[in-house]
Amino acid sequence: ENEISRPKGYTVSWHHNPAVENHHFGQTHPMKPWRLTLTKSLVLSYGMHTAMDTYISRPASRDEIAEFHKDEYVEFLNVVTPQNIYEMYPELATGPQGYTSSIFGVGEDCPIFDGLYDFCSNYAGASIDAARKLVNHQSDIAINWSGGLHHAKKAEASGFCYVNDIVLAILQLLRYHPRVLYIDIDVHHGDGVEQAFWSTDRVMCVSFHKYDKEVFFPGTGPLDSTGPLHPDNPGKNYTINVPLNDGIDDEGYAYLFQNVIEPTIKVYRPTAIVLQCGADSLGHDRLGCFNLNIRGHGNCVSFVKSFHIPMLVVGGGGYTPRNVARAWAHETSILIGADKTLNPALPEHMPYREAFRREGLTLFPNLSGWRKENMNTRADIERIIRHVREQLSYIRG
Ligand code: VJV
Ligand code: CA
Ligand code: ZN
Repeated sequence: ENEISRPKGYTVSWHHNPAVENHHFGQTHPMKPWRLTLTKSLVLSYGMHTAMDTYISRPASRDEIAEFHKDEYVEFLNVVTPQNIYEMYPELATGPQGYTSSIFGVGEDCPIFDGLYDFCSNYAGASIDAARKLVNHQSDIAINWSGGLHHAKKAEASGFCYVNDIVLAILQLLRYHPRVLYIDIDVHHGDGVEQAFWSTDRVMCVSFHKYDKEVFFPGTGPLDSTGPLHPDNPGKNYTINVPLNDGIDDEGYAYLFQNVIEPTIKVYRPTAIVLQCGADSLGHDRLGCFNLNIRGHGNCVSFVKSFHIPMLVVGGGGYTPRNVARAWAHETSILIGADKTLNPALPEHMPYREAFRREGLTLFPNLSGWRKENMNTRADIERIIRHVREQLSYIRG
């Protein structure tokens, strides 16, 4: 139905792997890799794949994962199964409700499920491949919707994340690029990426997130957390945190995003950008608390793209699968320059069309009218912008 041609003057690559889609964290666990199947269904049904170089990615090797993660942790992920976990760690069998999260962060949020290592190595392999396409100048924009698992630490799983594909991808970019800007619009703080590059000025991390210490996961990322405090540490001021309250809307978010990102790019002059597009910042997300619509979320992608800097785009959170798929399909269309030509009515013939019926068979249902009132005042937003401007003044040449 839609005639979609390759973008003029730049190349987009799409990295995906069906091996990631078919894993299950558990029946009622909020993380559903199936959302990737829905995303792919939209991308293919709209014909967007014809505008991109499409790669079925390969699993990351153990050495590649160990470029960031501790060997013992990689080994643990490689051998642990739901069957042997209690034999390996009898102390975990504490009671009927299962294990406590003391061994490498596993527990309710990060369960040990069948095929865990296959899942992790495949989403990480896709981000590493995508980063290498940028380094080799074979792509200008590389997309991995299965990546973006920003909470994983060197030797610890956290917040549904086991292997930090973003850190691994940035390490690839740093082989060639002097300065990488990381931008994270997931509703949660990008703590794992921030921690990994806390003490360097070669990666600048910017996360927008709901912040309510002790209440909202992971509880880090206040405005004044801007890098190491010691004046001799090169990372000082190279972290930007944008803490938000419930219910932020498209207008407030766009205003804030543009007024943080534009001066950051002007001052920092990144040679590559990694954009984490966690879709749990949309309205109606099962875990989130913001009020963004698909277009409001996508505006961030358009804005970053407008700087024409090589870009790695990854997924992240997103717990209402059909809306995650809508957002990432729309963002794919933005990245290939087809967002103006795409028919908002979902294709007549597509797999899983029924999954989208609830909000209507459109790419752009209204997601802003829900129970979350906007608790971010104009003054809150202006205060954040002033703080960021002041922070950037310290890193100007
Ligand atoms: O808030 C937490 C930690 C607890 C302890 C564990 N219980 C289950 C929940 C509270 C303090 N964890 C967060 C983690 C959010 C991770 C977000 C990841 C991303 O989007 O940023 C990137 C991919 C949390 N919020 C909600 C849940 N966990 C949650 C976990 C479940 C669950 C329901 C809610 C795990 C299993 C099951 N239900 C069955
Ligand atoms: Ca974030
Ligand atoms: Zn999240």
